[in-house]
Formats: sequence, C-alpha cells, structure tokens
Amino acid sequence: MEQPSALEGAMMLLMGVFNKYAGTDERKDTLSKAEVKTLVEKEFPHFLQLGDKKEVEAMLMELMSQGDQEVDFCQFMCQVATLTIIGKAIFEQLEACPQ
Ligand SMILES: [Ca+2]
Repeated sequence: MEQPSALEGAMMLLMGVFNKYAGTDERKDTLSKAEVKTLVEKEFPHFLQLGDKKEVEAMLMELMSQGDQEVDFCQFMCQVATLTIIGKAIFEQLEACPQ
C-alpha cells in the first residue's frame, strides 16, 4: 500500500486513537466514561495547559462524554471536529496555527 496522504493518515490516526481507548473494556466499539477520562488526560495535554487544568479537564470531559452513556465513534468524531475548530481559532489568536 502506498504511503497515505496527510489527511488519510490523520483519519487513520483518529480511528486508531478511538480504538485504543474504546478497547480497554468489554465494549470495544464505544468509550465508557472511564475511557473518556483516560483519553482526555492522555490525548489533550496541551489543551489542559491553556487554563486551569481542572476546569479545562472538566470542560473536555463534559464535551467528550455523553453523561453516563457510552460514546460511539460518530459522537467521538463530532466532538473532535468541534475541538479542532475551537483549537484553530485559539491557535490563530496565538499566531501558532500550523501551516
Ligand atoms: Ca469500551
């Protein structure tokens, strides 16, 4: 298989990240609240430094989790897209947007 493009690679990376955290309990296709918490802690280290760590973590937990319900891949992707849009605006303000 040829080397994936940047976007194809990013898509495969997102699938891999979801599968990595969703697969730690018996329900391999969804994220439990505990799995969301681990994902937030491990995958958002720079976002957590943008403000009070506990407040940012609580905001990310609220956004990424669905209360006590399991989070499926579609919900995960929607929230990652939302955070990416927010992140782009923040990085543009900081003049640190990747090229
Ligand atoms: Ca799971």
